[in-house]
Amino acid sequence: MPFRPTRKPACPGRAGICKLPRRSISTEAPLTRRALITGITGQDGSYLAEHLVDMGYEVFGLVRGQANPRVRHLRQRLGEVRLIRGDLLDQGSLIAAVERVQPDEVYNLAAISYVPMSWQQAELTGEVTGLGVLRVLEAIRVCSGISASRSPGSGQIRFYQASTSEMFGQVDESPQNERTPFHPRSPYGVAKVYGHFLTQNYRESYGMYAVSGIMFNHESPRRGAEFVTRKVSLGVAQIKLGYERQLRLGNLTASRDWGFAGDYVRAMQLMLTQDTPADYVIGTGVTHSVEKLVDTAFRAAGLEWHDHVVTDAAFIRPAEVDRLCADPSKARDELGWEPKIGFEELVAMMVDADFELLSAAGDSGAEEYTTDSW
Ligand code: GDR
Repeated sequence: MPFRPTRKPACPGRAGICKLPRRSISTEAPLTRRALITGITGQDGSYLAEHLVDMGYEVFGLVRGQANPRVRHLRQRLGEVRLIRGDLLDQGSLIAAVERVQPDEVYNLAAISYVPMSWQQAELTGEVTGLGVLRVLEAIRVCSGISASRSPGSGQIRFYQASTSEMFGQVDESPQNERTPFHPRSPYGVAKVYGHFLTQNYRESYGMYAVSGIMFNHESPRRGAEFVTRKVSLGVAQIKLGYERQLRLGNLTASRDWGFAGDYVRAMQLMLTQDTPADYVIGTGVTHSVEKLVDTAFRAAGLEWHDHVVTDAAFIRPAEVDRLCADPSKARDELGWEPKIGFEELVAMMVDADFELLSAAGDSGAEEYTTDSW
């Protein structure tokens, strides 16, 4: 009898981590699809987990063993997700996780993803964001018994890698598509290029179903406070409520193609349902400057940004990505994917959410979201 976890696993366990029973590897296909997500406590992980649960998947999330406050938030949101310990820095833990979960699909969303931090901790970024991809792919390869002389079978584990528009970096052509050359501008972008090419290489070397989504910036009320969209929506809410008078930002001229994270996780799942594995650019095809973002957010709250925004050199990066804009036509044509939420709606959603959040949390609650220079 193959092991089948029950669908009601709200298991309290130590530090909120579920203990999964061991099961033997079975060739029998489980009734429901089973997904393992690394980075499940992040913005994308939480939206993807919700989406997959809604689609009837059994969802497992990899979390590091330390007490992580974000695990509690995830638990509150999604009691159905089962958590398993593991770390992208630890090959053995990844092999054990894949062996125990026996997933049909693995989504590698875990990374050090804050670009400025990658200059401060370049080696760690390379280890987690770059070599972490190698370790996840190796865990899948080893657990599936794949080697140079042994190809994967038809029921093989499908792998999704979270690639990024930061790989394009300094671009010579716009918009960017799947054939646009890479010129990364940060240790983070360089590490992501490594993970991207490695995913392609495992596909070509071993015939593995391994794909990358080249995702442009995607945001939501769950975005970390250090990223510019959320920093702005929180700043606007703080100013509107009278907790702050100023918002300190870096480069206002950079442009990004910003979409809604909830739309982007749909593309991740769709990419693993195709007959032939392939990489896809995911974005809206519309770009705006940081200044436009700021203007839109302040206007949404009835404020004038010039009265409050101060440029601070502490937030200027050693090397900037000036302008990114996606050409998502391949995803539209082959996956039938399109974003549902546009820029103005996204910004208004984030400002409203933070206004509500900080209204409830009060002055002291607002301090929790204050970001220092990097
Ligand atoms: P990015 O996102 O670097 O594009 O990477 P971020 O929101 O950090 O920056 C976007 C642009 O805004 C400018 N900027 C500021 N950025 C931050 N964080 N804080 C500021 O005060 C500020 N002022 C101006 C930046 O210079 C930049 O040009 C995000 C991450 O999620 C990556 O992990 C992901 O791969 C890409 O998006 C797609």
